[in-house]
Amino acid sequence: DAWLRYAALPCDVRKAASIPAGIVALNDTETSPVYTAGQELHKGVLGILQKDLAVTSTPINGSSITIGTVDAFTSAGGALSELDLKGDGFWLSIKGDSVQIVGQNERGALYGTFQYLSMLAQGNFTEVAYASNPSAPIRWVNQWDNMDDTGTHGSIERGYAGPSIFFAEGLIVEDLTRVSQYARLMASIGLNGIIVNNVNANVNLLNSTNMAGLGRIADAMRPWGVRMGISLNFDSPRTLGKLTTADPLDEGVIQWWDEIATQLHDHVPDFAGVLVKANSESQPGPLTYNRTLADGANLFARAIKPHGDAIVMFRAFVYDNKINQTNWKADRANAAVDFFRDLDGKFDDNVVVQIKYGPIDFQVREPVSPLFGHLQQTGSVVELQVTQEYLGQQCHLVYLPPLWKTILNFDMKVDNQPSLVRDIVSGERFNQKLAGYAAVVNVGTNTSWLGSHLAMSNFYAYGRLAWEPTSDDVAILEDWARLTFGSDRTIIDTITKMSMESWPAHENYTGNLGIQSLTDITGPHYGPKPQSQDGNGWGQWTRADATSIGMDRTVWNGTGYSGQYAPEVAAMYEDIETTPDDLLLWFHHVPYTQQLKSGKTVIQHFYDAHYDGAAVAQTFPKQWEAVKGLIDAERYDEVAFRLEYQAGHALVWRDAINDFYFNMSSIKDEQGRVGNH
Ligand code: GCW
Repeated sequence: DAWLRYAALPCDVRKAASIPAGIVALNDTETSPVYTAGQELHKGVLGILQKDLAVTSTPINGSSITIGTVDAFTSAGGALSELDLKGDGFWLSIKGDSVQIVGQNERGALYGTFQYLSMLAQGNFTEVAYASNPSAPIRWVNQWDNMDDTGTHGSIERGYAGPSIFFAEGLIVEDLTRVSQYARLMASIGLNGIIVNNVNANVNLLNSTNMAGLGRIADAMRPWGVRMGISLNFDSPRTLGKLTTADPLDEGVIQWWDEIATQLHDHVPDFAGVLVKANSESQPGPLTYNRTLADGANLFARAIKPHGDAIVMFRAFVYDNKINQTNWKADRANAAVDFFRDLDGKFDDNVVVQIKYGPIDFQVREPVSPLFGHLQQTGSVVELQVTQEYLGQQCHLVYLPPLWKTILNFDMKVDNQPSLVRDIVSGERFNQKLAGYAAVVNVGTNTSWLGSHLAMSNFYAYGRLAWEPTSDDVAILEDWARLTFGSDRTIIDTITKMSMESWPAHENYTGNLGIQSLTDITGPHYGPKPQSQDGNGWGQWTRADATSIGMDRTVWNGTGYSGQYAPEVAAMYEDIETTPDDLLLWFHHVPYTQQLKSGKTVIQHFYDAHYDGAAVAQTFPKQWEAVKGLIDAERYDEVAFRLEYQAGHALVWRDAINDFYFNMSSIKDEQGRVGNH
């Protein structure tokens, strides 16, 4: 149940609630989100307030909780004034024992219901009357689940919580209970869409058995207002359809995709859309056929167009993974803008471009992808990662909202106008109808969903931030902790303190000053391996040698990357004096003895930061002890085990990185700690 446990409030707290006499859900069709909302409310009130309320669809005058759409309220005779609702928004009014939850649509009514339940579960009985609207229309999750035709059961790429809840042995699983529970979690934080299979897509998802299976998945998620879409493999017409080409302008290929779209629509009438990874990491795509990426995206856009409002999410993660490091100007970070800059305006209106938050790949710190400033006639979606691929893979506590906020709050200053990323992905800044959020979540069959109890705060916060990106990250965390573990102040304070310390600490012991996550980049992306960064075609380079370190991404002397930003931002990064320390080595190649704004040298900062970060992780097991006895032993022990592990692994990180750079630079640690063990 994650944060939807609906644990009973203590008796004295419960007493303060004025409990309505019944629940009215203004839709009695069992698959409708309003019906779901009624059932969920029944369950929640029973758990939290220990009251068994009857649910009906007939309006009651007086004491009740009534849930419905604006239209349903109006036809039931409810007098609604201007509610100021946007798509998926809701109006929540709590006045004594009369509660009204009015959705702009069915989904909105369900979101309002979850908001009301969240208040109840936290013992918050405040009277309110307000409208709440999501910041952006697209609020999706991506699962990187594999079909696994043979062998292992539905593995998940970069998934750390067991096998897939969707797939096993090349098929869609029979029992979709977990799938509907997942949709419930998504709905409770306002998420409205999901891509169920890996972007490295298996063509067999499109065979007739699996098409029917997709229909079953969509059926399981629909009552929760979650629409389903899939990742497509660009080469499918060749590999599955046995055509001789996958050229997006070829008539046979166009027809083939039209036929697939029709079948998808037959099985899933409210199909959400397709996610496409093409010409990335040596995979085929339109460029293989000398067509543009826009030609590729529009191929799918036109195939799905006749069947409703489905969309194409075309990934901007297009790059060559065989670049040559001997070329000083080669730079993977340049790829997205290089590929997409001239395509703005060339995409059909049901295409959005999905952009990873930074130009490389979910690193512990990256500057914002400059592509957000270039697409003005095409909607942008920011791609975040809940699954902690480069950030300790859920074995380390790393609360991610502070990182996400550095991205969402960044001002791209396009055309000298305020251009916060969050306003670009809301669609506001460039006036786009379609825009928003996607996060790679990768839940698995593990009962904790993500394999770690504390990692769930990231999933919860993702939904909350996609709904309202200005929400305070500590307030979100406190809500999550109360809902997950109960409202004891010690629990809330302990979790908040550790979580808020966790990302800075992780940055300190894994890769600071913008050098990136110094992990094993050609392998599992886990544990320290700074030597793996350089000397390969992946382009996550540090260019570290005996005297100097960092990527020169300036225009005057480097790869030219800084010039991809609007002039004011470009000027800041171009000049070493105005580049913030935390991105220094991202933008500049400097001697280890270069002085930072703090007065320290780069190498001394490395040594100190690794000691500081690891020292913080050392405190986590001790901090956690404060909640012993306040939460159940099972979850206490599981978290304790991981924190203990993290404390140890942080030492491994510290010493591996510090020794590596000491050996490389031969510069002694002023405090005599490095090189002595
Ligand atoms: O960083 C890489 C990951 C791959 C992933 C790829 C992508 C799904 O290591 O596992 O593939 O990014 O985002 O497409």
